[in-house]
Amino acid sequence: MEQQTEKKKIVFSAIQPSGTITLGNYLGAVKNWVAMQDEFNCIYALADLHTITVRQEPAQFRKNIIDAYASILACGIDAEKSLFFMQSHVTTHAQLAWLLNCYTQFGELSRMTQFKDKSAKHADNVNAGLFTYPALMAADILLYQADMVPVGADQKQHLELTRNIAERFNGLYGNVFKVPEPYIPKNGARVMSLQDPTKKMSKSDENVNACVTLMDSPETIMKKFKRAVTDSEAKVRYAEGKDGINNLMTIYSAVTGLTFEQIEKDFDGKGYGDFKTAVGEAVVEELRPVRERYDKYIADKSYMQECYRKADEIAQKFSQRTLDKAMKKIGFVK
Ligand code: AQP
Repeated sequence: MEQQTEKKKIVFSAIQPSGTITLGNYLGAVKNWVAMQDEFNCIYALADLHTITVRQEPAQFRKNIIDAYASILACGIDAEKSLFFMQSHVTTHAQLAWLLNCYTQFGELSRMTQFKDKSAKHADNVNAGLFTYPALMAADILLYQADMVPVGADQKQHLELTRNIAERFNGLYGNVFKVPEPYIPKNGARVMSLQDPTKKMSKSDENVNACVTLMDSPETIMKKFKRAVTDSEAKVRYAEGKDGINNLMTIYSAVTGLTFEQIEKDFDGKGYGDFKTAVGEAVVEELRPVRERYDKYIADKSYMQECYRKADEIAQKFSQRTLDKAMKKIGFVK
């Protein structure tokens, strides 16, 4: 008798090409995406539509998109195993986002902390897209009937809103969308800025010393860690008020697999200089193969094009079914 194989759960996640992919994006998200590829049916998007909520210079934006695509492949996303497509090439995202905008309340969007943060940061361009961004994110996820969405703490509120929108829509029209569950990866490190460790490490940080990117040379990585802000206690231990050291310990632990207790023991009696060197070297070794693979991909644009064209086509077909169903339920004429 044929053995029944359990259907793999669908995982959806996305990353914006809003700058060079950082160590934070890698340790907090992409490394886990790579680890999930065998167990789940993984769908990943390069969320370029989201990126224009902040003004982009066209030539730089184009370069960032290609660089980010190559970087994610270089991190280990396998185009044969997972779907990794370009959001703007799949027309259903913008279409469903519009529909969902009409099922999302102004008050709900006003409560999003990311909107408050980003509108304060870009006070000269508080555009409607920045405000309705969560409806586009909901569309991204719901189009693929995703079972699970890996989320960092900063995205929890958006996923909660996605669930509310899906439940509201399903409540009106029947079962159209799968209501996704958050998936908290076991090793989901939250990496902070090396210059202001109370703030998360971000691609778009203007201070180049604040973040390590996947494209930094070993020398640059070492220099950035040596300059990382710490405290005056000179003792490697994880404790409240030691944000800089806590951050370095988080990075070191995520890369080496060592626990905080082991790290404290290994660096007992040693100064911050030794610790920073060790963290820098561990990160250099972690990123070395990524950078080598990136060089290979970026030199072969036609291979990348082949990858995303194939993925775009599958994503379009898959997501069209959900969009069609939602439109029919609302009452649009085919
Ligand atoms: N510092 C971080 N630590 C851990 N995880 C992080 N992520 C981002 N920064 C950190 C996770 O990376 C994934 C992709 O993020 P995104 O590109 O959608 O946008 P973001 O969270 O706004 O990332 P950035 O780097 O901070 O971009 P900008 O500067 O454009 O705002 C997400 O899963 C996120 O949690």
